[in-house]
Amino acid sequence: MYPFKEIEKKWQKKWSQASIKKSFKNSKNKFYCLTMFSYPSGDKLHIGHWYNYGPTDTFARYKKMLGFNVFQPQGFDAFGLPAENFAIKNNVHPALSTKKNITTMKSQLESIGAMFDWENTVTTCEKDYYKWNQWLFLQLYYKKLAYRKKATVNWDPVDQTVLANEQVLSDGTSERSGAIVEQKPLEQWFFKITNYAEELLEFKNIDWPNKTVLMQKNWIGKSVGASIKFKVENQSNYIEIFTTRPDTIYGATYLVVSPEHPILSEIISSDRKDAFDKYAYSSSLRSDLQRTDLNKDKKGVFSGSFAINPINNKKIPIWVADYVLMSYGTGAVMAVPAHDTRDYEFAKKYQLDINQVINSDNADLAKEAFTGDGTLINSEIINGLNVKEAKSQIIKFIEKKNIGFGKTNYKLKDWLISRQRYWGTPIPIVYDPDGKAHPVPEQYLPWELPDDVEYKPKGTSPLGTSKELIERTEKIFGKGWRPELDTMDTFVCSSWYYLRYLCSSLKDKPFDSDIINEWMPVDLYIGGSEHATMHLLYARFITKALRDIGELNFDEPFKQLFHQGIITKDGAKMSKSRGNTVSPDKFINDYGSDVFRCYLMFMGPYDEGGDWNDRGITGISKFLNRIFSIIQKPTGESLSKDTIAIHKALKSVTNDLNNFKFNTALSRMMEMSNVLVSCNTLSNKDKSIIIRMLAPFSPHLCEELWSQIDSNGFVFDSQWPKTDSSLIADDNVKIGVQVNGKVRGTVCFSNKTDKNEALKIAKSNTNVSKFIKNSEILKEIYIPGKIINFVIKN
Ligand code: ANZ
Repeated sequence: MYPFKEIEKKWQKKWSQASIKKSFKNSKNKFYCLTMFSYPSGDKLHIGHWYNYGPTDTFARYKKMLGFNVFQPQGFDAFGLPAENFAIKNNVHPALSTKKNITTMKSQLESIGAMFDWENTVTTCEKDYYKWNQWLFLQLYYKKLAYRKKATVNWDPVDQTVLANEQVLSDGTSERSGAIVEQKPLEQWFFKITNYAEELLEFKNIDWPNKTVLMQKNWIGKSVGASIKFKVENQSNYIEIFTTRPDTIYGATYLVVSPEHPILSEIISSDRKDAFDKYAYSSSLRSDLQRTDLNKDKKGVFSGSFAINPINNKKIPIWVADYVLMSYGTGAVMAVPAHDTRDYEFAKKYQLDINQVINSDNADLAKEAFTGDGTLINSEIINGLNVKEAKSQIIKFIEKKNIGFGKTNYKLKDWLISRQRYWGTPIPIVYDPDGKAHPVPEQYLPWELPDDVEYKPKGTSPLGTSKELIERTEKIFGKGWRPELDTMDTFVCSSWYYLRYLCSSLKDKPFDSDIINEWMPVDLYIGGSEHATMHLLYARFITKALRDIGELNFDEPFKQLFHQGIITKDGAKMSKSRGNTVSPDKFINDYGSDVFRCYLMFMGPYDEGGDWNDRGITGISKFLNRIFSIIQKPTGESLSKDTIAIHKALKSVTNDLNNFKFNTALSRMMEMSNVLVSCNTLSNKDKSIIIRMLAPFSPHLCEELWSQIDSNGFVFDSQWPKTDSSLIADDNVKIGVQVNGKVRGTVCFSNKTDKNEALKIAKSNTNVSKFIKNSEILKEIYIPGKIINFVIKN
């Protein structure tokens, strides 16, 4: 076995001493290669982390050898629940445990042997980072993109904090703690991401996986429709509804309002009050996702009041049901059971009228709602039109009559950033004695996270227990002033960390606009697909907001996005909470970092991941050892078959690397090693190609081998080798040679070979020459790629 321990240590040291990683000052030909930074949550790095960082570094090294100035930073997403929960569980202050975890993780990250630029790093829980996180908050606040309002929030009773909608699973439980999420009204801070809804739907200039683009589009959820006012019978009140199907207005047989709708206090009749209260309470226990789940039974109560359909003045009942959400549209809908699935179920259950207004051969209203396209019927002014025409006619009509207007709605909600937790960036806001919010002026940043806090969650913000924070606030702002007690969602930290990497030592600014405008966007971002809607959407929003604030001049943070697959263990996702993580350390100890990295890459396509087992790792170890011994062979002449095998592999490996197909690239190199293993001597030129081709995959070993052959500097400062295409069989064509129309032999040569050369090769073929050597050749025909024919005199 090659002496991997010695080799790996040696080259990690040499790389860090040399400036091999520090090319980033020069933005010419830049390649900003970023992986999602990790949480220092206690346990060590597991295979999942390695799977993100190892292959990405292989790609980064390949880019470097192609001549790019590669910047590959690494840092720690150090605030947040995982770190805080670890600290609570182990009864240590999160600052201490986080620091310790970072030290461990850093040494583990070193063992990957990646080109991480540790001089430009980010640790989000440090003051020099969160100061700028607060600065970001203030910029958004001044631009009215940060605001406070009372909102019903998802409350996790186990973790004792607010959760974003994205953190609540479809069964209504918390993604993190598994607790049943409750709804609770609280004053909260929000970022106005909805201002950017339309622009966030644009993905034209970025190269992202289709699935992620689709998930973001669905998350933003644009709906084009209309808002229409229905008068409450015998009242001056109106109920405004939002619909995407104004064409079906003649089919509206009842209205449904959400149980939280403010109009209810005026329209619930006294005989219905008890039933309504009971119903409202039961729905307050259900999450939005449960309420709108198509598979769930839809329940509701009649309000006792009626509304007037403004299009035909028909009287229709007003119902209350929680499948209508207060937080979407106007919190009220016109129900068209004939053409909406949920309304259909509801109408069937409560025996409400079902009036068909769209005609189609496919409609079978005895069975189900018909939601497709067709021709309008039973609809007076729009009869005979198709759905599209009818929609625009109705919108024109309601706008003229002043009973409604065309409207676009988005599902996207503003980003709730308040967290009732300790381990986060304090929100830089103070309240005057009247309770009015004021920003903490920039001169007081960092607005420090106090130390004297009971950080274990008790349902209220832990910062409330800090005497120091209250004293600090009163001292600066005056008696009776109070600090904001919530901290920021950690997704705020990760929404702009890629900017700070480029300027991490700047003291007086978060970043230097000139530098980031040169280096951004990130050229390649690699990380898990679970971040499709939160982190990746927030980062896009913050980039756009900072652009509009005038801090930067680009629109998107990440040009190309790639999601590595998931490494599972016995079919389940490897995660700390499941307790099925596998530590890489043992394998690194037994086989070396390079073998481990190659093995991960060999497991399957990079975007698919795979189920972890260590059965194949010895195969990879054998392969690298074989390469080691091939390079030890005496330097001399190479046989052409060996050189051809090398160039064949090189062509595939280059192509595979361009497409993140690390597994097939390794297979090609294994095939090559099977050919080379029996050679006696190998030219220095060929050895150099083998080493450079394998270097991104197995960096330590190849750096060592590079130093053994006649070479200069680091292998990663050398150029990616060029394929000699004339040597590659794929470019060679096999063609038949006929003599007087009969095939007498086959020859093989490059399809670039000219006619004279081709005929010469054909004539020298032993089978062919037998037939022509004693005859006069009357005609020589050469159809490139197809045939050679000699016509001879018999
Ligand atoms: C009448 C109608 C007829 C509807 C029809 C659909 C089909 P998206 O695409 O999701 O925006 N809706 C409106 N506000 C709602 C709320 N707060 N909670 C639950 N449902 C709500 O869908 C918009 C449609 O969802 C609207 O169009 C409305 O039902 C319902 F044949 O209005 B529709």
